[in-house]
Amino acid sequence: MNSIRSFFVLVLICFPLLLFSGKDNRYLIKLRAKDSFERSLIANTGVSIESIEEDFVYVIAVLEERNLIHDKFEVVEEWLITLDSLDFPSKDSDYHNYTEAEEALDNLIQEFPDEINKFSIGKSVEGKEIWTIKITENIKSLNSQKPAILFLGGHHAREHLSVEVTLRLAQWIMREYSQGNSRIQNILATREIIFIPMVNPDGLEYDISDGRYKMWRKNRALNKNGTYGVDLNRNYGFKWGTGGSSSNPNSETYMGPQPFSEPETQAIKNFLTTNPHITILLSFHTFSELILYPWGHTRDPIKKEKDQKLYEVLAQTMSQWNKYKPMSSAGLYIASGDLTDWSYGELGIISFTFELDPKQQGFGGGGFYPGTALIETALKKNIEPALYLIELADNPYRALEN
Ligand code: 0X9
Ligand code: ZN
Repeated sequence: MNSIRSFFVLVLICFPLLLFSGKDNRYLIKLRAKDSFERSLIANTGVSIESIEEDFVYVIAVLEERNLIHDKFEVVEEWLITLDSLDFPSKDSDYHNYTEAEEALDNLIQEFPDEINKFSIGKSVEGKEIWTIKITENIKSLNSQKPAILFLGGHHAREHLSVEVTLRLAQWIMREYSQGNSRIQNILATREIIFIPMVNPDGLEYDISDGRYKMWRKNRALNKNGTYGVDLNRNYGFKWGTGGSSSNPNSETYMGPQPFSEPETQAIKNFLTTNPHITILLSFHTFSELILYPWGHTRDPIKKEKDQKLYEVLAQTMSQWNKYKPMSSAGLYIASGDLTDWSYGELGIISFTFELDPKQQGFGGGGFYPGTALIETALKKNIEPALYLIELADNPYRALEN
């Protein structure tokens, strides 16, 4: 896939918007909002909040939501996202499309057949396998399971960097292992590390199809009203549909007709419920440089004080390495139906969402297509947090002992 350069074009709206407006258009809107309360009110319209500054948020809205936003909030500026002008994804780029990601996993297995296996946890709406790899020493041994951690990328189609970081974290670990890094060798002897780099392969492929970036977020389910896509990170079945998600199928944050209506979230549900030795998970998204932990559906702290403390300590510790800002998901804005609220709330898995680089939208750029240079930057700064979590997988509460 092409150098995801900064090139989707935003047309400044300074004359009547309706001249441009079409059903499939989307709008980038800058709004005044100073805290989670104000951001949550905005999220409730169904728009996706893409980045925040101290007093502002940037959201992406379809036409209906854009009109709602104008009725209810103070719009500072807005731009029509013009998809026609996007560049061609080219084959030799550093980002991986579906087939390239599959090949990358296959190559890794070929090189390390004793440490890695690959399997599918289920199929997407369009029938693509959701590939998963497991890394541990002596993978073929039927002996007892080791404590496990799960890394996921690509819930949201346009968040390509999240796929790269997940995939390349696996590659980095194996390179270090083969080069004799004793910390990694110790990890492989005592842990299982599981990677699902592309949770939403249909959405990702759609985003880069026809040689044009489409700024697509959701999966590719055909909805009842003829529109496409469910927001997979609003479809998990814990406090589903209780705020910050939309029942409008055309919305960027459509929650789906029911919890776990989508094969992609079903696959993850089945996988996690049948692998109780997974104690920690980290779901990579982009962008804003944040470390997020439950809850996301409520601003209330976690009732188990020890867990609340644990999340704070883990997030704070990791932020020293990646310099991301730690906070509860609801501290960003309230949204229900995300993976981490479900995996923690239902299964007790210590669950994080990282919003990777860059920190801000950037004009004429856009945080979703930040270019290839950022891949290595984002990977490097997240290695230490990842290793920290991997090592804690036997008992995350060890982090409270120091
Ligand atoms: O909205 C999301 O799903 C995530 N942000 S993104 O820009 N990647 O779409 C953040 C999820 C955090 N969870 C809650 N706020 N509940
Ligand atoms: Zn996301």
